[in-house]
Amino acid sequence: MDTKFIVLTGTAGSGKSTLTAALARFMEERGSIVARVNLDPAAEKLPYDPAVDVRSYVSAASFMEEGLGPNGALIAAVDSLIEYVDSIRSEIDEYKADYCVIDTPGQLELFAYRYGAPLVLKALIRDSQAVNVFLIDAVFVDTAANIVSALTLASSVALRLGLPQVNVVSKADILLPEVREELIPRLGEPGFLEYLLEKDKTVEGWRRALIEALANAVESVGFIGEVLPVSAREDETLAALYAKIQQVLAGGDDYRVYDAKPPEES
Ligand SMILES: Nc1nc2c(ncn2[C@@H]2O[C@H](COP(=O)(O)OP(=O)(O)OP(=O)(O)O)[C@@H](O)[C@H]2O)c(=O)[nH]1
Ligand SMILES: [Mg+2]
Repeated sequence: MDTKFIVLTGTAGSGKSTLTAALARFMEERGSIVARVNLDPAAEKLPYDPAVDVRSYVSAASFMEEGLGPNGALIAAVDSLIEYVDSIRSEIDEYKADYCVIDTPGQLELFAYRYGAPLVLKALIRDSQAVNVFLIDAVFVDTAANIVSALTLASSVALRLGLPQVNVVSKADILLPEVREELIPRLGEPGFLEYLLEKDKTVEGWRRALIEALANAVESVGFIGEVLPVSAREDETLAALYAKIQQVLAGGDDYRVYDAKPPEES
């Protein structure tokens, strides 16, 4: 029995827990056994019933009682999960799921700049197949500066986790139609970010140069890939995400984030 892992990462409030609930429900309705895992020791309320919940192993509150502030306590709690990772994995295995959806804390520093969370995920996933779905909040998809900033963060997480990654824009139901239908589908297109920047006369000088350089960096290696608009409220978008996840998992180690424009063979 081979459980496949779907990790959901993204900024605080980007919709990870809601998408965990919606995607798991969607996959179950199509016949899969799905284990929902809450990896957030500081979660208060979850919109799903977790099969495995790290709050039964560690609590961020207990670290706060020892004198840490809320951010430090969350980091310490996630770091301490490494001690329990084998038990957590056994719990997941007992579920005999086709898919394990992992809902993560929104403090992205954990994944982009700390050791604990990537180590915990690695130890949990072992050599099972896995994909990271990175959620870009719909509210950031407007200016070239915001889009490039979100994609750079997405690339930091990809670098640290080393998993194939699908970048999605969450809460697609609140996007303006032109953003959803015209902007997002073109994000992975070579030169499109520069084109957005050209239209934006409000950024100048070093900010403009930096946006251009970062856009170039994520674009030239094809990191952006096909960015999917996803809404927990629209099953068609969940179907597209599920299909993409299956495509990525089927590709195994050969899959690269950058499937929109594969780099030229040298
Ligand atoms: N319109 C809309 N709102 C959404 C969607 N998904 C989530 N939300 C809302 O966004 C807010 C945050 O959602 P969560 O699922 O808690 O986000 P999260 O990423 O788990 O948040 P943290 O765990 O705090 O980082 C809630 O008010 C949700 O109802 C969506 O697809 N569409
Ligand atoms: Mg959450």
